[in-house]
Amino acid sequence: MKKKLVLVYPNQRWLKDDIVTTWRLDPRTIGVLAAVVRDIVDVEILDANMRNLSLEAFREAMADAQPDYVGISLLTTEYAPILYQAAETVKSVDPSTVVIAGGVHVTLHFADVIRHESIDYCCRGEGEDVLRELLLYLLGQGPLPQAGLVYREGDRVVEQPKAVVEDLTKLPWPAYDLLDFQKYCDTDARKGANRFPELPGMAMLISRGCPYRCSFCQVATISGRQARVREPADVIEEIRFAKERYGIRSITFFDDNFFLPKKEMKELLRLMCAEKLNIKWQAAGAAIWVLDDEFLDLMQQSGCVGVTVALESGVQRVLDEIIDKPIKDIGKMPERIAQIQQRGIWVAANFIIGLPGETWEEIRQTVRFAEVCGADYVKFYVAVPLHGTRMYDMAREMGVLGGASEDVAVDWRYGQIVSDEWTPKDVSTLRVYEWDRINFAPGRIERVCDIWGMTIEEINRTRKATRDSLTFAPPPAAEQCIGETRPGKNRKARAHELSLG
Ligand code: B12
Repeated sequence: MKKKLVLVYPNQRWLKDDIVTTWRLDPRTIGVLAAVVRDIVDVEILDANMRNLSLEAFREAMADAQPDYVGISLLTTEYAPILYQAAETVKSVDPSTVVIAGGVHVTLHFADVIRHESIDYCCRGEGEDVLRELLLYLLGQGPLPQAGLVYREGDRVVEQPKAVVEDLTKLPWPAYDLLDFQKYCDTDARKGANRFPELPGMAMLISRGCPYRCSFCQVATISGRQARVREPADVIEEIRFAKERYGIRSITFFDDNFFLPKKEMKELLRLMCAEKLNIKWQAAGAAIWVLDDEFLDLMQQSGCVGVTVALESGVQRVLDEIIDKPIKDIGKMPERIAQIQQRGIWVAANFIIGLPGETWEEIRQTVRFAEVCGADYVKFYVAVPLHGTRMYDMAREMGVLGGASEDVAVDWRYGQIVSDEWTPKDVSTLRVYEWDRINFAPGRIERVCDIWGMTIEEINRTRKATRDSLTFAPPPAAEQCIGETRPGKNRKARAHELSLG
């Protein structure tokens, strides 16, 4: 009899349950992991997040499934405690179950994660080859993988180099038959700018890696600077399959830079037109500076309804000196935004405020730029100095790293960088109120309703919840924290404190 693997998304509501921070995750990530090992083990997928399972229900599901191996996937650092809750629960049911943790957070913070005794192996990097090789090893059918694993060996921790899947064209499609995939298609993952343009819809991510060096971004650390992409023809075939099987009418592409690499992405859009797929699509992360006229026309012809572009700042000095953004003339971006909109495509624009060394006047200029750049919807993010980024090192060197960043717990609502000119509270408050003022002014709110797929009443509830969530728990002052490592046992408490705000 084959051994059994259960692949799990833990439930984010084990940490906190509010509309501002919980997300539905794309089941394709664990769906592909299932597909690459299903010939060697029996695989079940348990999306405790989608099913909103309580910890007790999760425990019961584990007791019923009796897995030999459990793979737990965790996307973001903010939710680290739910990884440990899931792992501890698995071990409490059967201590002999092998627990393997993976995901973006684990890739970045493997040294923290492996300290938890309920986790036997961390996957560092892209997991398809690692999981297969590890399971073969555990089954006694192969050697231990040489890349992508972090594990304890007696008192020491073995850290292998990060694993990368160089050739994405060799990856299988997700094991759709192991997922209740129709459920993911029939309702919006989350209302707002990233929703499916039309139901049923699905999320897709077809590329990995980013060639740029934006100082705040972890993507190069997570998946390297080489942009890799799936075979366009294979993506088209999968879309056609999903259309036929699940009736999907729209796609949200979650790639970091949907238009890179250019050649393959143009080919994909050309094929979407040629094959008359008749799918509405949007890209949640678009490198606006690579868009030429050919791209713009192909977008329109292939069914694009919206793009979210990462402008980050309205100030050229900030783009050049603090972010290292490949936008060399921010003044030209309003025109480019207008060119996209002329093709009937909405544009949302992302900005970051509260960067290390940014002046209060520069922050105000970015807000002004956001207001007049012509985008249909603008989002402000507070700079969070994530581990493995140049911004983290920069902030540390400048002595402006707020206390919370020393911890692995992060909360996206609150600024953590400090300055002589502004406080984290200033930036967090400005973010919420300027977002509210700019996007929901009379004459603009109706457009946002369209893009978000919400009524004005629903949007007003979200606005209120966002304002209400800003009951500020500031990180300790920088001088108390720089260089100080918080003991691990405080982590969970800190995350909870921040979530209570
Ligand atoms: C798409 C995406 C999303 C999607 C969901 C993605 C999903 N898979 O369901 C949505 C829109 C929901 C989302 C939401 C958020 N996201 Co996001 N997201 C991404 C993005 C662009 C890609 C992630 C992805 O799907 N990659 C493709 C899959 C295949 O890769 P993967 O998840 O890494 O999985 C591989 C390995 O990690 C490993 N693996 C994963 N699980 C397992 C399990 C086992 C057992 C094994 C062996 C291996 C393994 O193998 C997989 C295959 O190779 C990343 C940036 C990036 N490039 O990583 C940001 C990113 C992860 N997101 C980020 C953030 C901040 C958020 C939000 C907080 C957004 C916000 N600011 O409000 C929310 C929080 C969601 C949450 N609750 O955790 C940050 C995280 C920073 C951090 N360290 O915490 C990132 C890094 C973006 C950035 N540039 O900073 N996100």
